[in-house]
Amino acid sequence: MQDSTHSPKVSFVGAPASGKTALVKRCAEDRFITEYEPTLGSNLAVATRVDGGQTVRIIISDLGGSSLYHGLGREILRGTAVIVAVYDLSRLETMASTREWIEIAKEASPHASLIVVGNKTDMSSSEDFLDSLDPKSLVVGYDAFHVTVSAKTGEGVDTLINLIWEQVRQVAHR
Ligand SMILES: Nc1nc2c(ncn2[C@@H]2O[C@H](COP(=O)(O)OP(=O)(O)O)[C@@H](O)[C@H]2O)c(=O)[nH]1
Ligand SMILES: [Mg+2]
Repeated sequence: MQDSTHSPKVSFVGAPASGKTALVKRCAEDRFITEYEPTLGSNLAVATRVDGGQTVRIIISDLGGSSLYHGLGREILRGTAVIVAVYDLSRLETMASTREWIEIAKEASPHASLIVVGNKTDMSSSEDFLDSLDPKSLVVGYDAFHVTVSAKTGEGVDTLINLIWEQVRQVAHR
């Protein structure tokens, strides 16, 4: 039985323009998000799934870059069950900023599961990068999952959604 006042939180963080909003919206249109509303420096979405006869709800936040510098990001990140850290496969330089977000999110929620997402597999410049990529370099010191997706084509998005729900379930049973 889920206490509705304790819906697990899933936080999307990462470099500006890496595709956080596009990914959350994609999930909303294709799958499971019922509301999508902009709010103070972040977007909040509610997603539900029926699991073992129970309706389980998660709160998804998509943090805008400015929230990091206003300190709001740290507040929102506290108590996160699953951190989804997004970087842009077509722009290597986004990894540094995403790495910074991972550190902030892990500091705010040390026990959260971490999913690192390389977005924009559809871009041709992503292909070379994928060949040479060592995603482990992004998450040195942390246990993490790594998936590659395209918010544009939807490639890998199902895998990401399923992984998010699996991790939410694990955190709930910890
Ligand atoms: N080609 C491509 N463009 C994408 C993808 N995801 C997002 N974008 C584009 O990248 C830009 C930034 O996306 P946005 O979701 O606003 O990034 P955010 O700042 O991380 O929320 C927008 O122009 C999106 O249309 C993708 O998978 N493929
Ligand atoms: Mg955004």
